Amino acid sequence: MSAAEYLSKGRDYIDSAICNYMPEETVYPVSIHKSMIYSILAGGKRLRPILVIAATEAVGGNREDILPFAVAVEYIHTYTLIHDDLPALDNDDLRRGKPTNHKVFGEAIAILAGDALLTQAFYLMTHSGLMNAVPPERLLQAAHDMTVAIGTSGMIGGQVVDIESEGKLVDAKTLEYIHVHKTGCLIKACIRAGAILSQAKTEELEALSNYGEQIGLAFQIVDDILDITADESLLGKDVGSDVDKGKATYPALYGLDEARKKAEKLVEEGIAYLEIFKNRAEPLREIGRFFLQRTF
Ligand code: GRG
Repeated sequence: MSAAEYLSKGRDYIDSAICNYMPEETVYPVSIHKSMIYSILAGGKRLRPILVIAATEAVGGNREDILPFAVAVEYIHTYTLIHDDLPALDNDDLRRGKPTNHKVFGEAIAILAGDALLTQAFYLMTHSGLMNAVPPERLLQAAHDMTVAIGTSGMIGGQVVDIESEGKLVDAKTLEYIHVHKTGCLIKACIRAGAILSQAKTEELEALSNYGEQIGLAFQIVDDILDITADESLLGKDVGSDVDKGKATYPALYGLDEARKKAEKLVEEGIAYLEIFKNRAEPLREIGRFFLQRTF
């Protein structure tokens, strides 16, 4: 199966699961459910849940068993996008090709919709379906790991340094900290979650963690590049906003060519860690290559 096919089938699979787990938008109080559904169903590549599934399958697990966890990571990701777009943070107007959540529902509901998606993610990470399929110590380990990855020593930490670095010249170490933490930690945690939930052996978990670390950083470097080079209608969000905000980015520090080379090297090194999985890791290899080739 080609990368495009794997990703498109994966997206359809996750999209239908999202609908199953989300409260109807007619449920009281209607405004919050409408706002959550608006952003979660606005599109999106569903890369993070697909990574959970691909890691599960690389270690011989079954995607049905871990589905609520895979959906949970998309809820977490969507919460970060809603909050990241707020006037107090990036103040963006466009996301996934649509007006941002606060533009449609107002800031108060947008903040609450992000909070609710994060809360709902924890509901899903402790879903009864998972409890029946996964040993409790594994479920606890995956949920704990995810919590660390999205907290102040992970994603939130990266976001804080990102904001505090706006308009400043940052050194390479700070830039790497921002990208690894604000974006890489969640990506790596998705891959680790799939492996942990599906009883990965120690050496398998270590290999997948290394792969996740490399491709997580590469993903954000490519995101920086796309902010300069992409077609806005394809990207689905404002292009050029990093430059406008004086954000710390790889192209700003190294130039476009060098930034691309760094991303390519990271993906190549990441894929090399997958050797032990033989053919079962082919989707993970393809996803790594897609991270470099993507135009949106
Ligand atoms: C708690 C106030 C508050 C804010 C949280 C933590 C945070 C804000 C934001 C996280 C940082 C962030 C949004 C990083 C960007 C990551 C990124 C490149 C997102 C785009 O991911 P894609 O391309 O998007 O996978 P789709 O739309 O395809 O899902």
